[in-house]
Amino acid sequence: MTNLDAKPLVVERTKTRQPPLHKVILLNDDYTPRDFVVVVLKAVFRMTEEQAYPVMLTAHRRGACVVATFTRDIAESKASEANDLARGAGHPLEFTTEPEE
Ligand code: TYC
Repeated sequence: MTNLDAKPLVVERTKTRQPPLHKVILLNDDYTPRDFVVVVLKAVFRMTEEQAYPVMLTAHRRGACVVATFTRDIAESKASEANDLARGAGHPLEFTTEPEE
């Protein structure tokens, strides 16, 4: 006989996970003008002058600086947009992405 009142043997639970974040990293080079780096940070990453200047200076002094973290698609498209602006202006400036630990 089937016991219709029996408790289910398997309890389903839904776990939601945040998508992993990816860093956009600004790399230093010897040729791109500082002002141009600041212009790109303001245009693509919506930074103010006060936010962009220290990020540029950190990359200049240390070789690289994390600009921001986003989901993978957004991080990659922001980095491409910034790299395209640099290439269009004839500068070697480069942004890369990497997953956050
Ligand atoms: N190092 C460059 C210069 O001296 C300026 C610069 C800063 C370039 C930061 C890239 O990510 C960078 N003109």
